[in-house]
Amino acid sequence: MTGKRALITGVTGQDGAYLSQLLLDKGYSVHGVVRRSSHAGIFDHRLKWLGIADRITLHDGNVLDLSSLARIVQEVRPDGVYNLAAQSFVTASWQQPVLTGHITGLGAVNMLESVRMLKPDARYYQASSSEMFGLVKESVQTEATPFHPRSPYGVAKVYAHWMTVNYRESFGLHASNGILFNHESPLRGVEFVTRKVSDGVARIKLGLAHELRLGNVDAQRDWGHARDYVRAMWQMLQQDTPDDYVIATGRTTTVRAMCRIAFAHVGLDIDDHLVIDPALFRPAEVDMLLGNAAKAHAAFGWQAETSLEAMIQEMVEADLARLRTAG
Ligand code: GDR
Repeated sequence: MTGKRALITGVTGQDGAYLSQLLLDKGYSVHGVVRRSSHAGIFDHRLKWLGIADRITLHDGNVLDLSSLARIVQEVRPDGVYNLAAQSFVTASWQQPVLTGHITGLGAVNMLESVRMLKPDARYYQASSSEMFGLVKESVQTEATPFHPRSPYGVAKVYAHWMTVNYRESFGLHASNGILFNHESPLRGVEFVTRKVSDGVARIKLGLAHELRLGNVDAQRDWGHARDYVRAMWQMLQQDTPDDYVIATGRTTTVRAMCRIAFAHVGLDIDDHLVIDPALFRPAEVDMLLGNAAKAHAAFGWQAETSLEAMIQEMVEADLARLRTAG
């Protein structure tokens, strides 16, 4: 044990789970904020999947409730705070724009305020997003690329991003934004396209389904592995000076090509199973994302280590194993 304490919002999500594992390996005591509801219990299946659920201290709280965060910060006295909580599904943000603004935007301010008031020497990480670039102004996006968000989610993330910069400049907080491009894993929720594909392909392979329905398969994304990306979060907080960094692989791929990798892995032909469903298109789309992580590489040697092919294959294999066990 280093004696260091980390506090994570969104601890039960994909990134929260992988980050917890990384911090535990580094000797941190890891504390997470969890929402409880009367009927749902704790959604800690990802922490269980990684075998770390019993090594994390969970605290009841909610990023919508400043008083709960303040109480937890006072109790935990964290050295590092990672704000990963969000309403993070872009499609849902059109259906619930106000709630998305509250959780994804104002939630960050509640966390920043708690740190400023009660533990101002704690280092703060804000989960910013490539979705902020939106209607891209430059073919390769860096920290200097202007934002033009295309969804209520993206707009809320821009607000949280600038509030993080503002707390750094106004109060001298060690607060950094990680502008993470899409990052995936077997722990991704099935609402996101890579996991929808890996789950769908595994179902088709096992004879549980015949088709996979997707929306805009011409969209291009820069996809990396979440396990690589949480390492960058920790590294940002180890720098003497807080700053903002793009985290990306530097390779962009269409949804269709990503999907083809998944089908090919199990020996199926994409054209026999893929159905384009206009109902799944978004009101406004982010057509292409491609990040340049040179700044993070120069500052702390970060680079993506997992190829898209290796990651998609890992996800398909994990879904095959899960479905076989379930069956
Ligand atoms: P994204 O991820 O919106 O980029 O945000 P998502 O996987 O949802 O979509 C990626 C692209 O795939 C297209 N697409 C579909 N998407 C989904 N979910 N379902 C479909 O059936 C489908 N068909 C085509 C989308 O239109 C889009 O172009 C993710 C989230 O994790 C954010 O929280 C995060 O900030 C960013 O990545 C970086």
